[in-house]
Amino acid sequence: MNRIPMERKVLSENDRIAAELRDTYERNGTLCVNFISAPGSGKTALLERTLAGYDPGRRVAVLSGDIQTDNDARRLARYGFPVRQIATGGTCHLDARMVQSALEGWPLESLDILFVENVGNLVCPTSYDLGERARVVVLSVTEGEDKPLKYPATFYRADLMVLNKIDLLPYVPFDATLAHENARRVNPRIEIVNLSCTTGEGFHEWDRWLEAQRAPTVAVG
Ligand SMILES: Nc1nc2c(ncn2[C@@H]2O[C@H](COP(=O)(O)OP(=O)(O)OP(=O)(O)O)[C@@H](O)[C@H]2O)c(=O)[nH]1
Ligand SMILES: [Mg+2]
Repeated sequence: MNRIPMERKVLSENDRIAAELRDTYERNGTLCVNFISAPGSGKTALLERTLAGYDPGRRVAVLSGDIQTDNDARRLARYGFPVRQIATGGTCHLDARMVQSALEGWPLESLDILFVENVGNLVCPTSYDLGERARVVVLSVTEGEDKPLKYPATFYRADLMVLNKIDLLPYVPFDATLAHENARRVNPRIEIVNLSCTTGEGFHEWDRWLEAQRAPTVAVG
């Protein structure tokens, strides 16, 4: 049995829709950021604290993906920005079609940033381009510093690794320097921000990184 051709077909269809989404985002000047992590690393917590720091007029919105429940969308909606939940009903990742459907009727031209929280999973979401400009992988200090080596594709394809829950470092045996080294071994280009969604430490650096993604690309030469 050979499953590869079918998988290729699904992925190429996904790539086609992702390219349409990317065009739409670029046309509207919307920065789309795709968040990937294992369940519970703190994707929603990172978004909650990020939204909490924004002025009410800020042009941001969130799509939140989970297999079941709208818990995350309800958590995020408390900050007053548009939020929609994508319940995949069993699928372990978001795909571009799910995002495209969830965006129906949403005026993207009025959005500067669209955050997409993927389904908690360090494997499946990796292969699915959602048309995002930036991809963030969240690793928390309770997961072990070897995860970049065990799930290299996810870290290889990320632009930024957020090392979350650093408030717990005094209580768990976790070597942050080694986690950084492991991430850079699989992806020498990866940027890294250490932070705590509980204390807010590291959020200036996170905000700076996010703002830098919004900046228009400057042509050299
Ligand atoms: N101590 C500590 N706990 C945190 C931090 N960030 C998140 N948590 C806790 O970790 C748990 C999971 O956080 P979530 O934000 O729900 O994680 P998630 O990645 O969105 O989880 P899924 O959407 O289920 O994949 C919650 O109990 C959070 O309060 C942090 O910086 N420090
Ligand atoms: Mg979540």
